[in-house]
Amino acid sequence: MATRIRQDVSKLAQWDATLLWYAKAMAEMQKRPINDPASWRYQAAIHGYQREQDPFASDSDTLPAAADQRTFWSQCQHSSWFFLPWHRVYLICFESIVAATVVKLGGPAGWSLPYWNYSDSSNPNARRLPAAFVLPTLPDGSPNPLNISARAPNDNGDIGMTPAEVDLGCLRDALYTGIADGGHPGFGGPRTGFNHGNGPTGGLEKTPHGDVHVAVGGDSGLMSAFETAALDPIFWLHHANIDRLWQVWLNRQSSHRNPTDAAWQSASNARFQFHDASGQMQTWVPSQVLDTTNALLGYQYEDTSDPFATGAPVNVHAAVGGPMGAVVQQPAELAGGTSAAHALSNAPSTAQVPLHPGASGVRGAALTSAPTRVYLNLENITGSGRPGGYGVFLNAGDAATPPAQSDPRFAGTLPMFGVQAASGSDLLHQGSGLTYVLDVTQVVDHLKAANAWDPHQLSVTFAPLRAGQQAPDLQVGRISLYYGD
Ligand SMILES: [Cu+2]
Repeated sequence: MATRIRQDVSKLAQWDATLLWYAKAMAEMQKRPINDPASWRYQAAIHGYQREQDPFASDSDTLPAAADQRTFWSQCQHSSWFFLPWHRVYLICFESIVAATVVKLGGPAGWSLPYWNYSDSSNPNARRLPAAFVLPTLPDGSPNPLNISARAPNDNGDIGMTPAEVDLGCLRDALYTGIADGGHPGFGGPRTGFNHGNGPTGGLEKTPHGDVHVAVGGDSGLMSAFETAALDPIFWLHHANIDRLWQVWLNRQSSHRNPTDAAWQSASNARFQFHDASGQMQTWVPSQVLDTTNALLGYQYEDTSDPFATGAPVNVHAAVGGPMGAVVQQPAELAGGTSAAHALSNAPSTAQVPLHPGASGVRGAALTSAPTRVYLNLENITGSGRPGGYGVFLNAGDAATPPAQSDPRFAGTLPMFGVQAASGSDLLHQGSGLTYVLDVTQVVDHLKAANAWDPHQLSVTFAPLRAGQQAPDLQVGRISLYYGD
């Protein structure tokens, strides 16, 4: 079997056969009932399902048996080191169902999913939705299923996404698996169990992944919540790009490696169960999907080159030898934190974080000269609805008008993708909310150089990424600063 090429959607003609067949297959899959694993709705429910949030819910629905729902639905892995391999299997199964549907409709064999490279700095339209997803009709004049209305307001695909929201700083992360207690969570996320919805999120999962979700979905669209995201056909091109960036990260440094732990490789307590295109159940583990060109997967990406110039630095934090030669990260030291939750709203707000330089030992004292790293932890972020995202600034005053994202006090973005699911108390998510870790080493270096650093006090400003985003009950449970290697 020849290896399929997943193509860059921006390099395809507006109605290239790949996109036209995707649209036709989507329309066909939408006609199938929700209890058919090859239906559009069932495929989306694998990621997340809540009846109250289902925009297509109808009295005539026959839902799968409860046991099947428990096994196959609401399985998406977030805030988890299984985020990347689980979504890779999810895509391969979806792609095979679309491909079979294309053949059934009289199209060619071997359909493969394109990817949306919104971070491509050589393409001025990279951050706009691809044209095929915003055109009202197909070439034959029939309605275009790829153009759904439940997205953020956009002007011909322009959703106002900024470079910071598609920043590829995660590719500089030295480790796949970071730590969960204050230091760097790693490129792929800290060690977790299955169905993990809480705790620190790996670098790639936060940005660009989470940012693109909420930028496309806005405050009411499908892409902004686990339970509806995969109903939007752009979801699959977004995740193809995330899957591609995993390969880009592996390619760019020989020291970049996947976890070797059996708990990850063979996921002994974390089977990924999906249906194939013929409706048969299949069980997968990460070790089967680490080479995309193997017989099971059979694909590669059009471009997995390094987006950074040759020799661009990697973040060398944590690269010390652990047991059996594994690269592990030293624990980081707490430098201070808030004791009360900080409420976020649709206006900028600032929190004060007391720091205790004495309590943080040698590293804190040595921070003025030593090349240690500084991590801002934003823990237990809870809330309901689809509250978009925030830009975070350090020591920017409590100005009602925060600086631009190009300002050196800008520390990064906080996408709220999945916050409602992570705040719930159902079986899948324990309700402790989202936790993000920002590496703020460069921002702190800048503040020190500008004589704007106070070792006893840090102010953190949160600015909504978009006007009008609704956050009625959103809060950050704790804001803390850690010093690490
Ligand atoms: Cu996603």
